Parts: sequence; structure tokens; C-alpha cells
Amino acid sequence: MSGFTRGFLGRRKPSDPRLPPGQYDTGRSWPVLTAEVTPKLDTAEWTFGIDGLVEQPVSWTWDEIHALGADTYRGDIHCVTTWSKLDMTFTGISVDTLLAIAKPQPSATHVLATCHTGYTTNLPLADVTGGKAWVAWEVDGAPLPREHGGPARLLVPHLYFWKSAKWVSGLRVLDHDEPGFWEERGYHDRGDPWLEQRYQGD
Ligand SMILES: Nc1nc2c(c(=O)[nH]1)N[C@H]1C(S)=C(S)[C@@H](COP(=O)(O)O)O[C@H]1N2
Ligand SMILES: [Mo]
Repeated sequence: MSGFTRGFLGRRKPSDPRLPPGQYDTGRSWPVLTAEVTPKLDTAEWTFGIDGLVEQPVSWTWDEIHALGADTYRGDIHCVTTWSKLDMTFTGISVDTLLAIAKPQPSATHVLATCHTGYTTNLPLADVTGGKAWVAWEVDGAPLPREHGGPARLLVPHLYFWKSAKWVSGLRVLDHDEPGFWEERGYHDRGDPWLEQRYQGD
């Protein structure tokens, strides 16, 4: 019996080390999760701004934000509903570049990401700095599809994907934590997938 058990376990496919606990690989499909009505945003009118506790409140147009350059993220994304999508390539601008212009004041500790639709999500400043967050407008070499947040979304891939606000309109820099849409509805304040921080209390 024990020999059978060993053989049986031996044939089990080892889990991909890129998958955080409780996550499965969604493969080629990319589920859409949207709480609000998908907006049609015209890039001619699109803006992204940083306000709150900054030395220099800024608002960029579509052309202005592209003129700042472009960075690439290659890696995985993890949704709290348990799917992960591996090996994605996003292009956009690093939040570091944007914050270097706006210059958070010394008292700044958190940001609230806002959207053209009203959705919000909160993040410690440390989770959007140091090469960990982008405003992304391309995925796998094509413009970000509208249902996935196009023309541009926040991308914070080291946290559960609800932190990656679609149709993002800006960051409000704060000296305190302010729960966003899902955080007010019982989801974890930070959402680290490797610690399975899915819900409040996890
Ligand atoms: N504006 C907005 N951003 C959002 C959401 C949303 O409902 N509205 N859902 C979040 C959640 S829960 C997830 S898992 C991802 C889903 O992104 P996708 O639809 O591109 O897969 O977007 C996040 N950003
Ligand atoms: Mo999600």
C-alpha cells in the first residue's frame, strides 16, 4: 500500500513555483473582473494626475505621459478569485518617474488610486515605489483592451490584481491609509498574494 501511495504521489504534476498559494494558472484566458460599467475613454481627453501631499501637483495628458518614456514589466499577475496569469508583458510608465516629478512631501505614507469611473484602491507609498508599480497602456505588444482598463490602468503585480486599478485617473498622496472600493467591502488592506492576504484578518 505504501509503495502504491509513493508511486501515485510521484506522478503528481509539481505546482509551478510562480503560483502563490491557492492560485491556479489560467493559461491563455484572461478573465475580466469589473465592478462598474466599462467606460469608453477618449485618449484626447484622458488625463492622469497626482495630487494631495506633494510639492508639485501634476496632471499629464495622454501625449505628455508618453513623452516621459516607457518601461516594461514582464511577469505574472494574481487575482484574489484564485486565477494567476503568467508571463505577461506590460508597457507603461513607472510610478517612480511620475512621483519624482510630483515629489511626495515627507509626511506622505499612502496613496489612493482613483479612476475615471469612481473605483478606488489604497496602497502604501512603499508598494508603488522602487520599481513595483506602473501606469500601463500596452499588454503583450498591443494597446490595453478597454475591458482590461484601456487606455491605461495601474499595474501593481506584486499585490492581488484588485490593486491594479483599471481606467486609472490618478494618485492622491496621503499621510494616512484610506480604504478603497474593495478594501471597504472586506478585502485585505494590502493584498500580498504570497501571504494569502485575501480578506480582512488574513
Ligand atoms: N476600475 C476598476 N479597476 C479594477 C476593478 C474594477 O472593478 N474597476 N477590478 C479589480 C479586480 S478585482 C481585478 S482582479 C482586476 C481585473 O482586471 P482584468 O479585468 O483586466 O482581469 O482589476 C482590478 N481593477
Ligand atoms: Mo479581483
